[in-house]
Amino acid sequence: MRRPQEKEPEVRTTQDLRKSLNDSLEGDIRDFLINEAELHTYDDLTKVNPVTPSTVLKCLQARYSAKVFYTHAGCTLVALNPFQPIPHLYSLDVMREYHSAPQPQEFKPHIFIVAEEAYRNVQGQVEPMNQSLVVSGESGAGKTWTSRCLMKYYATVATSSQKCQDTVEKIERRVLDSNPVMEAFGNACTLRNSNSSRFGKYIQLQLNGSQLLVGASVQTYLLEKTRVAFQAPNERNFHIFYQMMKGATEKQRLEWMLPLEQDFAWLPHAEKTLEGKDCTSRICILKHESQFYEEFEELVLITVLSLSMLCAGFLQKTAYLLQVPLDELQSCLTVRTLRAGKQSVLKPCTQSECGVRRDCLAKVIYAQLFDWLVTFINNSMCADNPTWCNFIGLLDVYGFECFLLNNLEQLCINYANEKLQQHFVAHYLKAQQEEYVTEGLQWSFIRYQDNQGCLDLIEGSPSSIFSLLNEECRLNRASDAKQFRVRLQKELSDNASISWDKLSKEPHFTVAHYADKVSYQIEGMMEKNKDPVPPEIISLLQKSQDSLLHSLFADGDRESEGSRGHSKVVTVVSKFKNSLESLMKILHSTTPHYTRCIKPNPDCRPLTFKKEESCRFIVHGLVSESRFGLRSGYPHLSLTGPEMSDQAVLGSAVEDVLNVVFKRRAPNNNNNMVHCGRTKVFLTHSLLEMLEEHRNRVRSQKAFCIQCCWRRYQ
Ligand code: AOV
Ligand code: MG
Repeated sequence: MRRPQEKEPEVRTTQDLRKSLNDSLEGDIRDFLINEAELHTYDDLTKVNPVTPSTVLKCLQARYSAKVFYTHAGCTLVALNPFQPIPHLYSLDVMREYHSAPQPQEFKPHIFIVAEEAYRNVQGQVEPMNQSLVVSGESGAGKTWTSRCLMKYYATVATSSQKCQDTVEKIERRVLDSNPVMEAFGNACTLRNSNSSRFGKYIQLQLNGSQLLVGASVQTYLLEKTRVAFQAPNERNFHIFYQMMKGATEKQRLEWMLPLEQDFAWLPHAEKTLEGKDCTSRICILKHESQFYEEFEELVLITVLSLSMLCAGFLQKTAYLLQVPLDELQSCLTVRTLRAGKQSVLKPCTQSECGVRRDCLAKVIYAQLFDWLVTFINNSMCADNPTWCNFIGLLDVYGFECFLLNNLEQLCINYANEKLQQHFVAHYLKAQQEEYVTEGLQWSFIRYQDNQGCLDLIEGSPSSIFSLLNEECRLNRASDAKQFRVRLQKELSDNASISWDKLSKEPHFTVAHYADKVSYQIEGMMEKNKDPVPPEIISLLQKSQDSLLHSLFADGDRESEGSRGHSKVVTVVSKFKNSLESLMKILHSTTPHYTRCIKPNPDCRPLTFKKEESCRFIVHGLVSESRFGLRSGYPHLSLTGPEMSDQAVLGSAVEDVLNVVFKRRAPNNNNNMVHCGRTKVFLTHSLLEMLEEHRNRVRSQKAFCIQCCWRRYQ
């Protein structure tokens, strides 16, 4: 995938090497290693020489300014978000061009290269192999957008040229249709992204023996259902609510007893638009373009119902729409049943408890509905078993998040990102190991540092944030945030990834994630982890006359508070951990392809590259690890031309050069700082930093000299 477009110095002899290294390090102000004027032409970051955070950043910035949004970084593709439609880049013609090219990797970097590579790999040289396309990046970086683009690619190229095959066409349509539907229910406007995914998704595109798309199945991860009842300041509820409110016809409004717009005061920021389209046109898309719509109408109806829950004033309408007796609804929201042995006692709830119950009712309906939707979509897309042989999986999860206030939702989201990072590191190390072997270097000098420490902190045993949270929930006592913080401090302070801000008044803990440090508030975390559902709510919903709603709760598989023994509480984090573990198993069984999306500015402004912001993430790992972010990854100076046959000669040449550069004061542990391969010289980060520093010093001295001369001349 790497294309050496850029010019590299020809090195034929050790003298040449000496000269070229000397030129580059001691030479004049002319920048030999990176030619800034040509930076935008570097299609692969690994060819930027030397690879440092600043050269990588400069290269990406230059490319972004030249409206080039994709760049290779070794085995990874980096995608910069233009925050502006670039239609010609993704047209059907472009798709076909990449698909029909004998060597698509010789074209400009593009997401279609990754798509095509995976598509060709499925066939495998020895035997077919399932593929996974892992798209990562912080919130708003472009993961969902990229996944949609990949789905369109496969729906276009993995089809029979004989268009009479209706079933295939139908499948493509259904696969593509699933996107707006799932995004309506699972995405929302957050501070980071106006179309932020609030659930994780792994979609398997199933191919038959002739490489045609014959079906798909989707697996989702932890929907952020708390959003139904609570939105942080300046954030919104799930899109579907706004689409319903704004898009319903007058007839539907009456039929569904929808309150007027002004009565939706609790549905915040309804005035905002989504991607330039207002909600009315969005619901129209759902209606007219979606083949799901007929079945879907009932679903939409219930959404309105759960939505109505949130407004206490609509209790009567709610009971009518939910098709449950009003008095039972009322008592379920206001009275608790306490069980002591065989006896039960009724206890009126406080006002705040009533609020919690109302929110809980809305959340539980919404979450069940979402699961139902996923099953429904799966049934409509899934191929008949024997017809598919292999799959290409697309992973699109919520990106790394750091808000002013972070709670269990962010902890889970960031934990998922840590898991993916670990998967990436393992895969990357393997690629790197192969490179060292090719270069004739000993793998044993590599000490690598991954994010295992952080993962141990979150999910490890015997003691971790998750295990302590679960224990707290099992004890079933009134949760006390301060007490929990003391426990965390007592049991986990050995782990370097956790810290506490002494000045903060609120009980919290700070985790040093691979991407950034995030402070999590403890208040409310235990309750969210327990996620209790009062048994009265479940039995109320089981009595519903509405067939869909009834079926959602009929089998009672949603465990309620009362049905759980104290010892076996299935907490949110345990469930999430398990589902992520199965995902990792699938990922490990496939060939991965990584795309790293980068958000070039925090405000989602079109074509704006803000260095500091992108830099933070680049340095913290979004690009850099593909070359040097891992401590093990040694930056290198590439030497083109024939192999250096004698590595000892090469080694001494490098040492000579370093001695000249550092005026005979070269760092004395050179041996460990320089590793000579067959075609590359590998330097440690610290040595590279020293060289960079030295170069800057020389540059500024020269600049100073020029200034002096100039003054004298004047
Ligand atoms: P995310 O999936 O990475 O965030 P999205 O894929 O939703 O981010 O991208 C955010 C917005 O960036 C989109 O709504 C588009 O407007 C724009 N965008 C992204 N990629 C492109 C592109 N290639 N061309 C044009 N516009 C683009 V989150 O889901 O918040 O982690 O949870
Ligand atoms: Mg997304």
